[in-house]
Amino acid sequence: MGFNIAQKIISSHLVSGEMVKGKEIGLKIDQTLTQDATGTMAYLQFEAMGVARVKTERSVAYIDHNTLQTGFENADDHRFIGSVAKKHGIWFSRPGNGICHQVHLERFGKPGKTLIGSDSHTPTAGGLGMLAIGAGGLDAAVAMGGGAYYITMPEVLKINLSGKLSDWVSAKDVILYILKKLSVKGGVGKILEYGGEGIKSLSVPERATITNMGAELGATTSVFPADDITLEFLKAQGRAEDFVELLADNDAVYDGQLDIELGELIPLAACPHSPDNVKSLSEIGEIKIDQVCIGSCTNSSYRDLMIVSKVLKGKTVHPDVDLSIAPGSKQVFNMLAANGALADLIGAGARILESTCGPCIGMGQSPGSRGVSLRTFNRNFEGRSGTKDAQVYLLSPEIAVVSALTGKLTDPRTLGTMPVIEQPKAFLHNDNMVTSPADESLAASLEIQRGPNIKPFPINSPLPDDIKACVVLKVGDNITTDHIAPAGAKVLPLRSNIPAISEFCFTPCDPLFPERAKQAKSGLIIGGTNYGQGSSREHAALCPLYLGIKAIICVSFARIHRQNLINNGIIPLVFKNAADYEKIEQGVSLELNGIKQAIKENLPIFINNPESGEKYELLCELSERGRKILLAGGLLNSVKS
Ligand code: MIC
Ligand code: SF4
Repeated sequence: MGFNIAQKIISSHLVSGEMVKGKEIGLKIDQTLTQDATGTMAYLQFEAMGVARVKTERSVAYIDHNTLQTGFENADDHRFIGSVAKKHGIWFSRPGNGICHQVHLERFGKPGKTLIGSDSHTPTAGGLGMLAIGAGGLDAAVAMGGGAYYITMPEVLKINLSGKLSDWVSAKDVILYILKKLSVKGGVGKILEYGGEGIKSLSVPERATITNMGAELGATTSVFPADDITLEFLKAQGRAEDFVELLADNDAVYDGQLDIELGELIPLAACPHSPDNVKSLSEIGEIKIDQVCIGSCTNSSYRDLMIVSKVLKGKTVHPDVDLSIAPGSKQVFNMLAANGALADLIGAGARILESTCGPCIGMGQSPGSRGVSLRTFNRNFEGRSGTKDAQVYLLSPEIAVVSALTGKLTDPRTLGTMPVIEQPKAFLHNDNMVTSPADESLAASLEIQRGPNIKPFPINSPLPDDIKACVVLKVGDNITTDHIAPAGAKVLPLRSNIPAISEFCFTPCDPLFPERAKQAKSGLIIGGTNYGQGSSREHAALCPLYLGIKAIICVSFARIHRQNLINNGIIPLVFKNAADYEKIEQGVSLELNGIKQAIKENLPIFINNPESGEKYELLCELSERGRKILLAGGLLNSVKS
């Protein structure tokens, strides 16, 4: 029996466990990436581990999220990360060099290798044939220190593409179609592996748009083969030597298959407020729009922005629309400048932003009240844009640009023949904004530069025998990390300061939560299904920890967030009977007696309500390793002991 691509990469990196679905496996990690919003914590944790130099083949620290410098905080964090990188053997991609996933795809990713990134869209590099997984900062820190990364062996779902996309339908429509079919929970516990004749017509950046948004399916990761198309891309990046062919065996076996005829797809959009709320443009109608934002790690490649510039050339953005464009990387930006496309964008009235995440993470361009914003991004959770009542639609650059001209949601197929954008034979590559680490002999003498906003992070204590705690919050299904630890220009500068950022914890759901949790001292949170979906931000565990949360009890968890909870010693519990969710009210006091022993010996777990006498059975599925981490009060304690 042959191997699929996922199994090939996993088997060549397996350091513990067996490739049996549902069992824990440990993987050797070749590369890591961090970005600045999760990076400061990750590097503080790396420092706490006491490892002098990273043990990976390549680790890169990107500055791309917190680049709006309205005070000293972000700039201080950049300096801190730069100094850690220099000392500890990490390449440092300076602000202005681009969004981590776009730059990593262009300059550093390698087929057949493993990559852990402290950002949930790390699977973007799957477009190159890497096994690239998003994780919390602490997991990234451990990987930098040479530790394995542990996952539950996922199912591998084959996405079999046939045919060819029609004019004005693009990679974004492929992934939106899959989101519509599978939902934001549909990828949980799965790797999506792409194959079939249809992939031959998709360039690496187009493939990367698709693997990028696999994160929105909750998938462990997504991967394309490394084939002739991959080689062409790497050659054009001046990196042909990084190519290895990686194809699924003819007799490879999959756990399921989804067939998609590319020619049958039409332009789609994800409606407010979820990436899987996908509809066709005719279903939505020609709604009037206020804003268009083009960019993000999903859709800001050379190909995407060239289409946009061709459509805008010689035209003017609709008077009621505000159009902003952020090229994904310095490479893309530079090429648009060199070939004149940038002049077409500027000439049409686009507001050109620097090569960063920008509006995608609420760092500027928040829409006006009730504003309708069309974005080529990957997340449209309520409030993420910085405007609570904004209506954000996720869609392709093709739909975005034509709508920016008409002032209403418009089907790009009305534009006639689509311009052909050839992939350049040679991309303009110049890594002058990537600082290499200091020589090992000099490293010890280098000082780390710490600003006053960098505060110590909370570390849990070992699991107690019994927990008495109050249900300080009850929330519903699909709670995102943007609810738990919101982003945006006001909050992001506090990412290195857990006491300060904790004041925003859960405030999109309940502004009084931080105060109530602090008063209770020992708290529980009750949630529905897919609790913690979205980002990899560890702050969604660190802030609750700081506020005294001992356990989260819900119907189901999203993968990265659950791991972040375990890594910080917060117990992730699920209801044995989902119906018990209804029975627990906010405000009641509950008891988890003998919890330490139950976790240690894998015994049934019950939570009691001493007042009513009711009790509910809970589950906490853990590997041997997970058990140790939780008992120790988190990964750092466990690594130290
Ligand atoms: C996001 O898209 O939500 C982010 C910001 O990139 C996060 C990371 C973070 O919160 O810093 C992610 O996707 O993991
Ligand atoms: Fe940045 Fe947005 Fe991509 Fe997150 S999803 S890495 S915020 S561009």
